[in-house]
Amino acid sequence: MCEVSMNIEHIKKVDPVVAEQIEKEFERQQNTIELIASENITSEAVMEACGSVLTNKYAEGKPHKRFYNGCDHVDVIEEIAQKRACELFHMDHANVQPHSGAQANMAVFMAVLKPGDKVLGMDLSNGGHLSHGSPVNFSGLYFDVKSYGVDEYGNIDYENVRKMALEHKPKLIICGASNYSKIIDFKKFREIADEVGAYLLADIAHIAGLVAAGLHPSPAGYAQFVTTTTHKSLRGPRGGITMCDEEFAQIIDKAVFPGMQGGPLEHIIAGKAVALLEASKPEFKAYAEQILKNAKALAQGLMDEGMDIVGGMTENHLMTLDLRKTGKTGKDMANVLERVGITANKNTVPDDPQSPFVTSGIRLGVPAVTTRGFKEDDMTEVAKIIASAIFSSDNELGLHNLRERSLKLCKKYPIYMRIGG
Ligand code: DSN
Repeated sequence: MCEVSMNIEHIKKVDPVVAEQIEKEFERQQNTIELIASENITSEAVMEACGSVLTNKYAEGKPHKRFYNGCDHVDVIEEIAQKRACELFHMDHANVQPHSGAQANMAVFMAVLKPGDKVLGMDLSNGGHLSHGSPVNFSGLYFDVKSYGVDEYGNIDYENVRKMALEHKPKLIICGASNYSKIIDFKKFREIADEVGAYLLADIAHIAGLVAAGLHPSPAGYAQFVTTTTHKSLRGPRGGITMCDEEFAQIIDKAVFPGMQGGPLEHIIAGKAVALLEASKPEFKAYAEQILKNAKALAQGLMDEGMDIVGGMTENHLMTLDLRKTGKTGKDMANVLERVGITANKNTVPDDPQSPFVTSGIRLGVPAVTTRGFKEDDMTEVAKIIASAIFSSDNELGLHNLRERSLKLCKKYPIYMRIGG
């Protein structure tokens, strides 16, 4: 990556405490192998947009229908972002204002459901998302949610989803996941939804970059609603987008504002616009292709080292290590990986004997390291480091040596060259 002008001189003068932590966080990212499947390293262009004067502007409402004056320029930017989202994902309408993926989903709930209505979504501990009906989230608190899971091989059992849909007659079915390593069959979900007269929401937050590059089937034409975050495999700024068929455009826009949000974050919307443009380029397709190659190389490397992966070989950007046979927990091993310079998160495996706070798994994803430039050979080395760390987690000298090996990889592929003035 090229040298960046991430100048934090003003922060250093005004608030040295925050400046110091930004610098330390930069060093952490620079010297760590980032395998959190939902993180990425966004471009300098996206960061400049997000740090621009657009943060000063209030723009409640929609382009050309604002509650504030002075919106000419943010109108242009927001319309460009909408248009790019529609083109990239082949959807009729896009609202680019949701501050996050959870809010992108909330907009759909608000648009088509009333409190107490029935929803069928994927269980959080089986790979779903909080906002797909978890009892501690608005989705589970205010709606009558039934959850489907995965079978012992980590696959969605579509026949079981169909049975549940026929039994519970949900008004909304949600597909899409935060931890699912197989291709999602959107057509099948639509058939099930049609059979029971439900709306279909496809939450493609994790796989958006792959969908944009045409490397994962698109939900367009199957789901009336498609939501995404912009900061995962899509590699944009932190935020969400809600897309829909034309007939739902008005109710989605009303749900976002005034339904659930106030002023949109126009600086982040500008970052989304830039990221959507980047994602439409051939270079991004090459990046997404490398994500798939790297994920396969990592999974193969781990299996070659004798580790279990839920569902075996991955079909997308992520996988879950199943630690059950090692007798170790996800919580402890994620901490051990952090000590050797690899960041990942603990995660439940199907039928996990441990609690969600302890878990028997670790989720691993490759979008961030692929952005840095890691290739298949590097992923094989990462797999060896991970396996050695887990199998010899109490060998202090061994862990120290593994940290040196991970640092060597980080030095080979620097992220932004420098920070500061
Ligand atoms: N928390 C995100 C993830 O890590 O997948 C989902 O929003």
